[in-house]
Amino acid sequence: MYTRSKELFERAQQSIPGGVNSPVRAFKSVGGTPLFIKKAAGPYLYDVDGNRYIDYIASWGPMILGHAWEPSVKAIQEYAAYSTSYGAPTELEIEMAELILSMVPNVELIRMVSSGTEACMSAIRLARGYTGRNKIIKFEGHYHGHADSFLVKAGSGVATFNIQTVPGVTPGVAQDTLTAAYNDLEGVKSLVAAYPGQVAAIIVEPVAGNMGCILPEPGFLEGLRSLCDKEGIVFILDEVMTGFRLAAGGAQERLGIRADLVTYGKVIGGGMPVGAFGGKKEIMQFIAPLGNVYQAGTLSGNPIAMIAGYTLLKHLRDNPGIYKELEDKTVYLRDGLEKVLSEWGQPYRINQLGSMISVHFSTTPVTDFTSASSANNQRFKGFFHAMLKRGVYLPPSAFESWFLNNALGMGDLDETVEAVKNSLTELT
Ligand code: HOZ
Repeated sequence: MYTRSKELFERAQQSIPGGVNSPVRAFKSVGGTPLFIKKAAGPYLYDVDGNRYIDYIASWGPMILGHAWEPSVKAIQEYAAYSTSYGAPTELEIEMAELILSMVPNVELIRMVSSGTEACMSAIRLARGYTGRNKIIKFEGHYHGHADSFLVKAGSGVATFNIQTVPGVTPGVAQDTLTAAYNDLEGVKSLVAAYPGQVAAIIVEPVAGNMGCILPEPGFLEGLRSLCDKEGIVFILDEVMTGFRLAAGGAQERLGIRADLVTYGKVIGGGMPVGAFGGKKEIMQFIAPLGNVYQAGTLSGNPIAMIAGYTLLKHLRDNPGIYKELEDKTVYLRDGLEKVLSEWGQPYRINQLGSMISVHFSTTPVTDFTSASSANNQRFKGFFHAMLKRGVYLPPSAFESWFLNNALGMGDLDETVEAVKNSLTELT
């Protein structure tokens, strides 16, 4: 079933560390051979052995309308003929910036970068430059890319591989990253009180997606907002996963919360390598060349990435009904999962908001990293492979959210629920 993938994995390990270019892909925590993908279309991935999978990764979020969405593909083809990079300004960058400003009202200025990592890294540098303070607060199990400052109690692959301390991150850098438990407002208040006048920024995934999907409890984000206002701290929402996914205006619109700075990732490029950070003009004007907080990149605002993303985002803005369709599909899936999991009779928790959802094999509600970690993640391994065998491609870790795309049909969702039902019979 995976013959060609196995061959390619063997070969890849001779030239690429661990055979992959991003650790979570290696299937190391679930075991087995990573699938090598040949192509994707709509809601399906096709591997090199000719197997078809219903895809719940969606390139970790951006494929909101499914893979190879024709208008973006055509736009990429057209623009590629004009050259793939200039390292000079284009009108397209202005159109992209104006489009985002029209979708996210509290973004007054926006800077394009090439990844979510870069966006978050730049946002905290900016917050530090703006406030003249050094420390940041992040949350346990949250992942803001792999910049040094964020690799402290991080989620995603760091949690998946249970890496307690990342070698190469110097103690000097790590000491400026303070961590708190997600949904523990009092803990954050105590931390701020312990470091008076020293915290430049609080950065948070509004809906956590790097320890499975975990929702903010009522009042948590609002409490962080008030705390930041009171203490002169820059409030940063990492919308790399939630941006343009939970609503046209992202989690900010969906949850009615306003950040000072927002970070975005691959969704801005419709899956091309892009990120962006933006927000209040008062803060953003500290960025070079307006100010001295330096940040730059030859590929920032790359024309191919811009046209791919612009085509997608404009479609989302002009067709807001897509968000209801996506949510209806996700609720349909959640209801189906509830049914078969409750019949199974073993502990589980489903967390869902909009088109983000995940299952933890947990006896208690999953509200933070501690509860996500104490779920039966051994059981997830078996579940993952049983689903894969049945043609459903889930993220290869319990510490990742699942993402739905709007190309999924009800038949695909029914097939997924049936696969869950049958997979559960195999679990120990
Ligand atoms: N942390 C990313 C999304 N949760 C996974 C992507 C990756 O690391 O390859």
